[in-house]
Amino acid sequence: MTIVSYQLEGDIGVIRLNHPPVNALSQALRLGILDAVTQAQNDASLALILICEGRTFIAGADISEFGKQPVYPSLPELLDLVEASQKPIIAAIHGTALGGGLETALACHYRCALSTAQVGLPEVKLGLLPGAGGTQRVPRLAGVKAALDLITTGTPITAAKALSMGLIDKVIEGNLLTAALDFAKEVIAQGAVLKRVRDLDVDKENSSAEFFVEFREKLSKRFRGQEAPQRIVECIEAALNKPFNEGIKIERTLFVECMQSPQSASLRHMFFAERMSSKIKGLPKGSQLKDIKRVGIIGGGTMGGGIAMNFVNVGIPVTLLEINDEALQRGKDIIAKNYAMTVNKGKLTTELAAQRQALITGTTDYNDLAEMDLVIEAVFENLDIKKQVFAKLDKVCKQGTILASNTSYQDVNLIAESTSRPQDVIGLHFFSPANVMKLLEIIRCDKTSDKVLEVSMAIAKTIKKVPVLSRVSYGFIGNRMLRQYAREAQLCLLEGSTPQDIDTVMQSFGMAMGPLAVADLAGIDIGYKAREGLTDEEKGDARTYCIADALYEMGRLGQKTGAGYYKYDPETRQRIADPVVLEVIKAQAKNKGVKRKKIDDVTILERLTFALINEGFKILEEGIAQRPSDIDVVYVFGYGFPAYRGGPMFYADTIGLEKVYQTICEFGSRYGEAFWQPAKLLKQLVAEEKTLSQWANS
Ligand code: 3H9
Repeated sequence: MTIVSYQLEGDIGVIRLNHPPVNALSQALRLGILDAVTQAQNDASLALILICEGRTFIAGADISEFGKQPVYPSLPELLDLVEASQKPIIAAIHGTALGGGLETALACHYRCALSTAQVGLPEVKLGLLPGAGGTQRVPRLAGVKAALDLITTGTPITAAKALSMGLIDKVIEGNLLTAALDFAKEVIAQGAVLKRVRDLDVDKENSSAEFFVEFREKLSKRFRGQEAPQRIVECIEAALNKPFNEGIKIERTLFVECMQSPQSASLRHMFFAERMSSKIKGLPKGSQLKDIKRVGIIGGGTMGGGIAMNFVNVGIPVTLLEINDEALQRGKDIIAKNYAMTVNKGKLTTELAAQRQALITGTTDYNDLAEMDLVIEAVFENLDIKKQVFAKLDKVCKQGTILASNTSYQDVNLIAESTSRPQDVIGLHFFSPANVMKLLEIIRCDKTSDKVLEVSMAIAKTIKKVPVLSRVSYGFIGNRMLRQYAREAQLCLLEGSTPQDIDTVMQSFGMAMGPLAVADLAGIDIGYKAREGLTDEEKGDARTYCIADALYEMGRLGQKTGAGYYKYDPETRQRIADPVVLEVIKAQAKNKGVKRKKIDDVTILERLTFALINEGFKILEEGIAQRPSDIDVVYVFGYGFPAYRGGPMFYADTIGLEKVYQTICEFGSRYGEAFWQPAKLLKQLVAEEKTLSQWANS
């Protein structure tokens, strides 16, 4: 297949790119464009059009080339040649012109776009900055403030917005090529002027030192711990204060610094991890999929209601079942309140919110679920109750209905056994709030059919979730690891830390929240009630939960009671350290014969993160997760692990498995081997001197 073709249409040369799936600027594509532009300099053409086949204009540089040896021509080299063309080049945009794609268009002399197109510079999401002139050309066209907003958020904008900002010259309805040819004719008629963005001056509005100081401060709060946004500001300052060529040099240096940073390596890893997680090993891609037209949800609590919203948001009607009319009304009220909040934030119109709610039908009769394509159970977290629900579903649902349980811990194999069709049973573990959180753990039972798995993955995409496959295991992937993380948080408390010590360390590391602040948010009663159903052996060492139990028994359930590991200002809901908690901790330590001593920050960090990592290795060696990157997706999308550290498993590779292993062994002798048994897989990889990513790719 020719990925770049060049043809004369009258006196206009058309350069067509055809490099599926997204016309990413691989070396082959760059060489193709270079050849076409060079060839066009000596033919009869008077102007050129750069247009793409397939679903989109160029979606950016080829991310898989980053971190490898650079190959000729680099994108900046190519864009110098494009801009220097003696014949005007017109970029004709459809789909998404992103990153290097938009930079290519900006190096052209004119830009037109379909009204449905979007443009943007999302490099910051990969820990990068636009490295092919974007930081220098956008401020020349759109001004400093617009450039900063576009590039530091990375959020794409519509063609209409791009037109109003001056980034493009024309918005087109109808056939893109035809309209681009007409535009080219206009350009020729007006003397084929070579409009080079580099020749423009940057508007001096928003150029004061104070403006930049303030902007930087806002950024450091919004993108806590991230390096690329600050470097972007540096580039825009250069655009303002230096000639184009000098600005480009600064951009290049800072781009290379970003690209070589662990933050960018982590974010690039997450980009591919997110796309990989929906692929099921051993199953072909894109087989025949069943359409899901109606969904039943059992349980109208916070979880069931949130799950229902996911489906009606994409136009799939939901039947919501509750035990009586009162409970049903309560469920509907929760949903209405959630929609009202979204409307208040200006993210949805009142009409759309009403339309979506109208897609929810309430019932108290299981027979109304007979014709559902998918039923999701979201009742109380109790195995017997769940089994009864599934036995009823087995009786009423048509053949082929997918029967899913939204359980966080229960053995879905046992739930499947309560039906005559275990092949149709699966776990769909949503995270709270279910209408917001992107993660969806898909639990494959021993007998779940391949087809049901594939359909479930497709459903996840339809409702815009990031799915990760897990086998049955207590807590599946996420909560199983969380248990070990929480264990270490509790032990650190008992042995010498305060809640603030631990939360500050983990927040500085980049976690969205520290573990004790999270416990207060989720409710201390949740863990307590989960433990109630366990035997002493299953509960494990009492030191890992005695403080939580003591707080529960004092009625300190977290934010909802105004006090937990912290107390909360009734008005501002602000977290405040509470000396009472320290007394509780000290009493528990005394009771357990533990002598408290301050724990340093590095040790807190290593105890919590290595507990996660070690459990992650065990999950891999047992085949519960398909691949290390899936665990990273679970932690970044479900538990607030910083994406710029790539998830716990990628982070383990970043710091080195040898270091992780040695520290875990040392913790074993210091804190007890019952807690610190290095995973077999970790030990094996250290012995083989392999990284986890080498193991995953072997
Ligand atoms: C950049 O441009 C730097 C420059 O400033 C400077 C350079 C010097 N590269 O997302 P999808 C693959 S940085 C390689 O599922 P969608 C993707 O992995 C770049 N591969 O589709 C997937 O593969 P597979 C700035 C890429 O329709 C397949 O394409 N640009 C790239 O949901 C389909 O992707 C960006 O950050 C790439 N650039 O969404 C844009 N992009 O099928 C990144 C995609 O094997 N891309 N692939 O899993 C996107 O945001 C979305 O892919 C897009 C399509 C919106 C385009």
